[in-house]
Amino acid sequence: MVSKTFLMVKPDGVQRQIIGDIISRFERKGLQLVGAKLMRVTTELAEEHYKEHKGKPFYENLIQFITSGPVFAMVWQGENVVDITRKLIGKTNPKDAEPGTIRGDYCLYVSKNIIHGSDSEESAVREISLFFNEDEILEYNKDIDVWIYK
Ligand code: DAT
Ligand code: MG
Repeated sequence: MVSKTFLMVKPDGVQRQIIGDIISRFERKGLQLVGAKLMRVTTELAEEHYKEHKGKPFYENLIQFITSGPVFAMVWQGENVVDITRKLIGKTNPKDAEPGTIRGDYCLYVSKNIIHGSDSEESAVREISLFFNEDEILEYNKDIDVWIYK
């Protein structure tokens, strides 16, 4: 089923100037970028976004980190987009992430793991609405999709 997901290059990925490479990976897979912006995450937004982790030992660090510099927030659309993007991102801890995945290729520590991706359809809907207004998400046809979709 075609759906949408929320992806975000974290402050480490923005500083390391790999936004372009990250976008390319999703583009070449055949997924479609339907929303994007460079932005700062406020503490309030960070706490809402990561509320499932409140109380965990790494929570304060996580909030500090995600608010420490600009992030690049994106909405991507495609067939099985949540599962596919989680696979392309790789395991949460870069030491376990396979080579060829974003975390497997670009980072060393779980506390600086480059990118966020929604982990389910429900969290995708929730996170998209936290970060994007409806009018910031575009609907458009890509002619090349006849060579990608069944
Ligand atoms: P993911 O980002 O793969 O969805 P998660 O939702 O379990 O992973 O955790 C959110 C973020 O919190 C993760 O990207 C990095 C940080 N984090 C998770 N587990 C951690 C740990 N054990 N130590 C430090 N940071 C951690
Ligand atoms: Mg998560």
